[in-house]
Amino acid sequence: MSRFRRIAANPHGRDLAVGDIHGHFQRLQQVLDEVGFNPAHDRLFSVGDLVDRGPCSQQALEWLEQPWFHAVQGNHEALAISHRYGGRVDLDMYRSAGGGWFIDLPEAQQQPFVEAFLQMPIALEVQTAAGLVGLLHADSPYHDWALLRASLLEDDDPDVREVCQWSRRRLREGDSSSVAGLRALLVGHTPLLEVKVLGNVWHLDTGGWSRGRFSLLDLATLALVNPAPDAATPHLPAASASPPMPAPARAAPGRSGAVPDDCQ
Ligand SMILES: [Mn+2]
Repeated sequence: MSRFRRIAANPHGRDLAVGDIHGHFQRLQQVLDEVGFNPAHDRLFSVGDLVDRGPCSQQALEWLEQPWFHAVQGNHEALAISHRYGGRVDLDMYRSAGGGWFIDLPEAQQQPFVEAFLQMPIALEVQTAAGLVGLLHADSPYHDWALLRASLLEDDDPDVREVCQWSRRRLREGDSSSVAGLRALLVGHTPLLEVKVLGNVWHLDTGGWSRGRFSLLDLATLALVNPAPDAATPHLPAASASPPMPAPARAAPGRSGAVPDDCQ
């Protein structure tokens, strides 16, 4: 288990990144198919929150086993770990945030998920021809990537993890300062109508798991490979660009511990 992971450049294909997935692996696969994602050569990087809310959270295990899929640990993976190991988790909050599928699993079936989630780093960095790209779920507690890297490698500071996985301060304050030592930092956690860049921090959760769409960002070019059809036609005044997504409709409660048929 390592809280920080370094990944070498991909000399064979594309490196793409995606925002929160939240149990919608089928929708994500459809988008990957549309852009010609080739798992033999390409890689997909995830900013975490693979599970909860959507119908197919249990597919996270299969995705995490794929050699072309790399994900950091989001706050929803952290909730599962805390719940399994007796940490303080508000069960009403966790269930309302989509964790019911996990809460209701027998402990023996929770265990493989927790073991896989524990293997997910809090942050990772990927080398590209144009420079280093970092990923974490929510925000960096430091303005210098080297400080975060050192902290995660050398300490296990719960305050650092808390910011990495939960913070919405940057978006709330419109903080456009950059994180030094990176070409770009890719994050998710807060669903937005379109990708939003503050400083060198790219907010990628465009609600593909909700009422929005999955945005795929090419790490080498920092270009969206599937821009929204109307992206070239700005129709919103600048002041209202990228407001938060409307709250998603609550998913229908599934059968306890059962994988929905359309997730097989
Ligand atoms: Mn999140």
